[in-house]
Order: sequence, then structure tokens, then C-alpha cells
Amino acid sequence: MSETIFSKILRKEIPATVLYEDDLVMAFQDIHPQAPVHFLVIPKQPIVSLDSISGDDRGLLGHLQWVASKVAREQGLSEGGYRVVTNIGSHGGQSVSHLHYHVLGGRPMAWPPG
Ligand code: DGP
Repeated sequence: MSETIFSKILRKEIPATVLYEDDLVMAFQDIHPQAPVHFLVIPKQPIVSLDSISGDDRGLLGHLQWVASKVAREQGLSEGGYRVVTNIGSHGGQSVSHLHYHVLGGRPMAWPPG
């Protein structure tokens, strides 16, 4: 996997507002928030997208979702609800080629997405 802006965030070479970090994942605020609360959860392991995971990644993906849920609760999103989405490839609207879950909340979400 090639270098991305998220590699630099993981190495603390560029600043980010980190909401959670452990050995496996990091959650940080999105630089272009699309909702009052908008953060990203990424694995530290370089995985391009959900399309390139292997069976060995199943535990990591469960952990990513647990962190998404934990930080969403801490951000006060439980009562109103929120959305978790991962964009995959060009049709999916993925602009950074490092797997990330968006967690968006604090306002009602529309469906279907654009
Ligand atoms: P996607 O389009 O699904 O690949 O989402 C990439 C997201 O990454 C987008 O919502 C903006 C965010 N992003 C891009 N560059 C940076 C950055 O340097 N810092 C932070 N915090 N977020 C970034």
C-alpha cells in the first residue's frame, strides 16, 4: 500500500485531533466535517479498503467497530443515533486509500446517500 495522509497522521508527522488510540487503531476528527460530529476510525495496519481485507483481518475489523461505537457514545451520539460508513474505491467515493470508517452524528441523516 502506498503512503497516504493517514500514514503521516499515524506517525504524528501532521496534527490531528485524536479521540482514541491503541496498538491497533486510531480515531480522529475529520478535517472536513460533514456533521456536528464527524470522526474517522482507521487501522494502524496499512489496508487500502474493505475490498482488500483477508480472513486474518476479521478480529481487527471487529475492534474497529467497537472503537467506533465507544467513541460515538463518548461523543454523545447514542441518544440521537448516528451513521457509520466506509467508502470503497472510486464509485464508493473513497479519496484516501487507507481503510477508514466515518462516524457521523449530531443531525438527522438522509437516505439514500448521493
Ligand atoms: P473518503 O472520501 O471516504 O476517502 O474520506 C476521507 C476523509 O479524510 C475526508 O472526509 C477528509 C479526511 N481527511 C483528508 N485529509 C485529512 C487530514 O489531513 N486530516 C484529517 N483529520 N482528515 C483528513
